Amino acid sequence: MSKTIFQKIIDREIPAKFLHEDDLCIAIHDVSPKAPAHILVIPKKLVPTLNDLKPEDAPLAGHLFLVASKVMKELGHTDYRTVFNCGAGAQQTVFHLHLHVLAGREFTWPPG
Ligand code: D5M
Repeated sequence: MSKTIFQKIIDREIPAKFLHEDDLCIAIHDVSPKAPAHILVIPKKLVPTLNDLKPEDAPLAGHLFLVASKVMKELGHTDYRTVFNCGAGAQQTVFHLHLHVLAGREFTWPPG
């Protein structure tokens, strides 16, 4: 199976703007931002979609949210939106789990 674009970023084969890295995940700026601040928190473990998370991944899943919160604090944002697109029908395009975190503009509800 060929590597996803996020695996290539994790492996430093292609560049990205890193905000955070630890043993479990990275956080980078999205290359096509949908808000003034748009970051992606990406587990190093290849989990294609939220549907593929296993019970043993619970600490990893929680960690992604803690990193999202830490990075947003560092960027000075208290109000932001978190999104997992799960599956092509929900506009997921990269099949390596990632948490979108968007900030810096007004958001509407329900989302489009
Ligand atoms: O979101 C996939 C997201 O990944 C989308 O917002 C663009 C972003 N993306 C794609 N390639 C890159 C690179 N090379 N760097 C940073 N961000 C990237 P999805 O929910 O799968 O539609």
